[in-house]
Amino acid sequence: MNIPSSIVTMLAGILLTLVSIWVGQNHGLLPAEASKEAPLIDGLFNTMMTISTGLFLLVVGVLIYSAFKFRQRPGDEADGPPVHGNIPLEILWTGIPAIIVLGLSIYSFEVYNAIGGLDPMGHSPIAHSKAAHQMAKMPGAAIAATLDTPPDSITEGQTRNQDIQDQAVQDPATASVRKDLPQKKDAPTLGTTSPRIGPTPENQGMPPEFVVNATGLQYAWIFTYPDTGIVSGELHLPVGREVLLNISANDVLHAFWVPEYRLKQDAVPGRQTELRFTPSLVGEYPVICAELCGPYHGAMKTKVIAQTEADFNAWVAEQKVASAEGLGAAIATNPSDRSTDEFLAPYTHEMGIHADLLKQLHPSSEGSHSSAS
Ligand SMILES: [Cu+2]
Repeated sequence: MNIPSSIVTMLAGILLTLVSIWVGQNHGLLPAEASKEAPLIDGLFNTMMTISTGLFLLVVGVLIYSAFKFRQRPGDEADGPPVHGNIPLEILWTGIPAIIVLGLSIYSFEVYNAIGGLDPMGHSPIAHSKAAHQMAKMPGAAIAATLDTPPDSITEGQTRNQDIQDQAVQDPATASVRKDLPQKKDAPTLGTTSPRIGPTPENQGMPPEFVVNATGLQYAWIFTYPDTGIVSGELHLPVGREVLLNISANDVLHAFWVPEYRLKQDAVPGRQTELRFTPSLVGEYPVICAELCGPYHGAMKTKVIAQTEADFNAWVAEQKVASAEGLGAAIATNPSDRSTDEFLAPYTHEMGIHADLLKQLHPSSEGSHSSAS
């Protein structure tokens, strides 16, 4: 029986397509989807997997077929046919990849927009909060503004990177964790925070449901919760609530990466970066530093613990009790009478920083402490 080659080609094409689609959906290469953003990223990944499986099978298939079909036969000493150029074929194999690349770029652009990445002129809701307005009225705020930035250069709705940093360190715990590094003001993009994964298009203009400040240092992550004053080496998050991570670094570049969330963000000394997302699955996932940051970079790991709202609230309550007990045991004084570095002293070892370092940050409190004793 002699089947026409057009039928064979068509059947091979159908088989190739079916296999590619199956591989694209069942490759099993990705970890759990633990954030609302993850399925969008995975859709893009699976599409690329489908296309690359198809191309791989096509190219390798034709190669193997040709090597077998057109192999040299015994006694065949003749030259091959003098083929030189094939315009339709060249148009085809240039056109198809061009269409694929263009399609994927549009798709990835859409995904990036959907997770909140495309908001270059966006402004942080923090800048419009009450605290930010109070801060602007603080003594020195006007002088700082004239020294660093001509006021006209900040247009309405933009947020200076410095404002985000100032806002973050209003929380005493964050202020103590973050060394007093001078912030590089308004660079490279004047007036905006960058880079950032901001709110999704439907949450545009709305403040995040809650904020955690994440600070990277050699070789640990420290998470501070401005709402509650909690300092933690592990990131506890309630599922279903949108969180804004306000990320910075104390020493060198780090990068916050949770593979299960499909999200990664640089931690840059002297600048603020943002990562806004919604955890969607209860569980414990690794937090990995994704930027080579020194000899122990590989050990810079912690975990994110995504909890139900009730479990998260229980953890918050527990942390508050633990810190209050710690204070009571150390010195029988009212916690509110104590300076930030005294408050944090019991935790400095856990945080991987020296108690002396905290004191250096607050020379005035150090002075008053020694004069009192
Ligand atoms: Cu690191």
